[in-house]
Amino acid sequence: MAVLSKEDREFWDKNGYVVIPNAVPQENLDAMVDVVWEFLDMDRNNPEDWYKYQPYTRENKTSMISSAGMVEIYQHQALWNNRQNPKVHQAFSEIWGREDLWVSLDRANMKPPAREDKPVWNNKGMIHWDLDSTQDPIQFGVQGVLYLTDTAEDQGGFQCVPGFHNTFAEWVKTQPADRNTRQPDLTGLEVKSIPGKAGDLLIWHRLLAHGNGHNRSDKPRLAQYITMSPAKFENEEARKERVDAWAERRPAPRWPGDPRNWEQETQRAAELTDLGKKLLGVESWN
Ligand SMILES: O=C(O)CCC(=O)C(=O)O
Repeated sequence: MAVLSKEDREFWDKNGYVVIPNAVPQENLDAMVDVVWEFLDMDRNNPEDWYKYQPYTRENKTSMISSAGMVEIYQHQALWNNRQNPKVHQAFSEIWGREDLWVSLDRANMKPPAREDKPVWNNKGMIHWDLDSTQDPIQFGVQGVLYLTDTAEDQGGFQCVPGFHNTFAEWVKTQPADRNTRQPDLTGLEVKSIPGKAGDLLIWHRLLAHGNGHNRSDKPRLAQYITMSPAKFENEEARKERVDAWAERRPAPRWPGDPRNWEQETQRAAELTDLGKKLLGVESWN
């Protein structure tokens, strides 16, 4: 049975994003929330603990969390249980119009509330593209985020410029030649924060300028990133990178990673279902 209704498809076409409620069972969400706190070695009930690290930057790998809340965990069973959930795969299959997909080996997010007395954690939010927007044509692709807890509009969650995938081609003609190709000038564009319930899977078109917001609430924002794209089983180099990352409990090359190697030290390779094996690339879809 289809996960996306006719209305969802219309919403997708117009806005460039869609929300699939209850994408995974509550127990999967609980497991992920537990793992994020365990990985961070933080007491979820003690707000003072949420700021205990210096956020890492690309240049300075001081910790396993960035000021935008990126949590450098990649291969835990709890992450995989959501990646290999059939409803999650079904949703991406409907968007792509094909089922032979690979899942991203992406991380989690814990964005603590902004606090005056914790300036390095006062992340105001960001808007970007994960692509070079000068490519012509820009290949279709999607990204996704699973809400692990209910997330209010002011809680630092996902935000985007709805509908930008439809207007980008005209908009870009109005921009200077030396524009930032990964971050739009937001003049005249409307950024919308998308609140959600625990278990919502939000999938967005990669041409939507997007990011996460300023957490002005008193609760941390918790999420897991999951996206899918057409499998490239015949690309042995890419396939091997993925399988090795899973087997060795580490990020794929070029991702920041955890300076402590907590996953390698404490975890086994996640158990994969038949679907999970295809989504990773251990097995072929054919
Ligand atoms: O945290 C979010 O919801 C957005 C993350 C983001 O900008 C990205 O994955 O590129």
